[in-house]
Amino acid sequence: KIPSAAHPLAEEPTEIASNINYHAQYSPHFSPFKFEPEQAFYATAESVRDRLIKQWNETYSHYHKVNPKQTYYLSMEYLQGRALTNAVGNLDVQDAYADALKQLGHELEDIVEQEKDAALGNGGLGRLASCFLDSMATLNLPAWGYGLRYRYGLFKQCITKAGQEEIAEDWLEKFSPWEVVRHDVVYPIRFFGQVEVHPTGSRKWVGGEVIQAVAYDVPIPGYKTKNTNSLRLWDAKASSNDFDLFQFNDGQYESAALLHSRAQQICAVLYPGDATENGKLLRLKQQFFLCSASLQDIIARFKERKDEKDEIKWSQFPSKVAVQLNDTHPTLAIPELMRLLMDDEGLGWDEAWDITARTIAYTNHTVLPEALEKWSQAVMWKLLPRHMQIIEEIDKRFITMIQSTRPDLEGKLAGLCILDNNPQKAVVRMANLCVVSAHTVNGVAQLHSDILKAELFADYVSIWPAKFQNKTNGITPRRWLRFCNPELSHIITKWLKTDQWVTNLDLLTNLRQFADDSEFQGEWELAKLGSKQRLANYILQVTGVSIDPNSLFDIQVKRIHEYKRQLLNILGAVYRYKKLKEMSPEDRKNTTPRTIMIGGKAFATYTNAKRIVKLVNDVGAVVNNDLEVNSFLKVVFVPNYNVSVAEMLIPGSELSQHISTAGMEASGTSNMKFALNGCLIIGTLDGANVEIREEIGEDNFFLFGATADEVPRLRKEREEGMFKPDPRFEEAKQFIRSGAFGSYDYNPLLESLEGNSGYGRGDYFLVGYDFPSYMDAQERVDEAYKCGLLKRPMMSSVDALTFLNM
Ligand code: DL6
Repeated sequence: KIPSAAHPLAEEPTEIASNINYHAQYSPHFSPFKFEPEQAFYATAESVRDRLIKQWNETYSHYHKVNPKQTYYLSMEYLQGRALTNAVGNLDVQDAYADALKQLGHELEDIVEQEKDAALGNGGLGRLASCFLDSMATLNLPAWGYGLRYRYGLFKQCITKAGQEEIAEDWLEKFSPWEVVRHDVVYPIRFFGQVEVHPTGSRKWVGGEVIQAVAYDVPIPGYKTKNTNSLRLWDAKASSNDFDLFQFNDGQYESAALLHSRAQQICAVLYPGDATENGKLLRLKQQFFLCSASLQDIIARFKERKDEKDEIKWSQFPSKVAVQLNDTHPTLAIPELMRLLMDDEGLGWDEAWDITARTIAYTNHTVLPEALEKWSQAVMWKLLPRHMQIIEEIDKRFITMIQSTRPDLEGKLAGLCILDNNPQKAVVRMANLCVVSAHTVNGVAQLHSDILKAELFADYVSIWPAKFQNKTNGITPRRWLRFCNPELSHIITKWLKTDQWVTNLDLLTNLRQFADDSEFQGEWELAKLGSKQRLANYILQVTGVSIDPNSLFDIQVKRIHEYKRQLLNILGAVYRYKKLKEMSPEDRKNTTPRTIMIGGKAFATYTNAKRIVKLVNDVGAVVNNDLEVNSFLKVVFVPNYNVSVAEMLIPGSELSQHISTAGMEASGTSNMKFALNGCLIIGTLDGANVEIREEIGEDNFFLFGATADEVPRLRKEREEGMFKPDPRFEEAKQFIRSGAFGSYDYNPLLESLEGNSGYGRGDYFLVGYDFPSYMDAQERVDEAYKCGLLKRPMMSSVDALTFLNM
């Protein structure tokens, strides 16, 4: 019997059930008397949110009292995924909620499936931001995430005969039970306008249009701690004064609400297409919107927490505030902080610059030239005239400093300064602005940080050697092992006799002593088989393809990009298929049965990436229906890869592919997630692969391919016509050209692997060069599987990836 009311922090399942029931009745979002899984999800989430709000308020008032230095993570992306499992897990009430739901006729596993992924990001960069939030809360660090509340996050990927189709994903279609709107946290954000100079010399940005930034807070609970931090997402709205009632009554509906519709555009979509000038302007508006709202909020909090004498000491700002820029997307925080300090707070340039430089740090996430942002100066002058004045001044002072202290660098100033004044295309180089202004610049894996120092930022390193650091990425072990793989987690806890490893991964090394214990191995193998079976059921449900849990599960999931080389993977699969076809039935029986799964989204306008998606699907359609060989090979494209799909795939993986051209993947983070779940890696010496391989040992990493320092020479040799392709590579391409996988014209894609010059052509990503060593490594994988190596407890997770401790 369920009592009629219960305290929101109830511990007993019966009381929790009553609380869920309360929300179903008194926070009604649906017609009464229905308690289907969807209603049950919302009511459960609201019940969990009550707990979170209590902890949240206490955490905030604690920070207010103690006034510690706070970290502010500014990011245009957060790939949060679902929140319910994470919340009940971190609050340590998972079992109580499962029991409560049972009493109400539901299973927690089914209810969590009702939640839509919050996909406010594209890939690794956004997921890293979300992992950081979890880890900072768990480590009791006073931290805030700041981002944008996009209405449409990352698109939903549908696979049709034509390949990938993008559908808008409305994660807020019903509503999000996790967010709390703060009607009292609203800031004005100006665009366009002009700069007034006052007789005193001070400047003021006036005119233009002003949109309101409204805060929506999402609670971020730490694991088994009362600390609950905030992810503050800004939404845009116009004020009621901006609605022209006269025009509306005159029938001019659109112009009456012009500013309202402009405001709506700002947070409408993640990454609006930027092929048009309008698209570029909107993206720049988004970036400024995030920076301005967040900094106004940070400054307001700083001013609110005055010292004992009730004074605002600006010099203390950097000891209370750390702003971390997640890539160059929030670079405008630099001139905006300068503007707010000088024009609004009345500080002089030198003081404002000193505070800004000591407050801001910058993380670089890529060396790809096309991903290093450059904004047209003309667009910037139009949208942000005051900021352009400030950027000009920062640049001028930097140039003067170089001329007076480093005459040896004068010849390189054209590339080092912030403004590229090329009359054809004058731009602001955002990475240069970050490096010149920030106190610290970091790469995201040792190799990447070394490349930044030796190449991209080499001259800056000679000016400020201490500014450059490495911070290898990490992942939260809560979401990526404890919650997504409960079977394996229970085994680890049982054998270690503690669950402390959830916050201290170093402890996993203690599992080494059991590596050869047959009981331990048996439990491990059973858990893996269970996860593979669950994954096989999922694949059947979403693709209609039946896969064999006894085959080797080989997975590559990440954004589709030529440098990540899904093309190398599928060419390898094509070659494998051809050889299987040529073999006798007897010989086939001696091969290692494999299921190759590839998943990921291609950017909507990235033609070659979309061709790769189409090719994988076409190859799958032929291979999976070929009765002669399909018990030895399946090729599956996993549609709509996102955080929740990753949580299903990773526990069931045995081999994962991280096969980018060396030097091009800044870090990678899924490599860490797979390794943590006892999966072996086939990969190049790129990004964090290098460090992972050191941790898990060479035996657990199937290495192949050119190294980063060989890549420039190999590209040059290609250009000079010195490259001789391996016959296996030619055979695989020829097989595709023969029409074996349908009549789609794959020539443009295959031609990108041929010829000898140009970015994206002439095999810039060295697929042909690495193909033979890749195939050799795959043979070693097949052998290892036959010997049972892949079925033993994986040393990869046993060896614990100590640097992942987050
Ligand atoms: O640092 C997070 C993540 C890395 O793990 C990936 O290697 C890297 O590609 C990604 N970078 C970006 C930036 N834009 N681009 N390209 O997403 O960051």
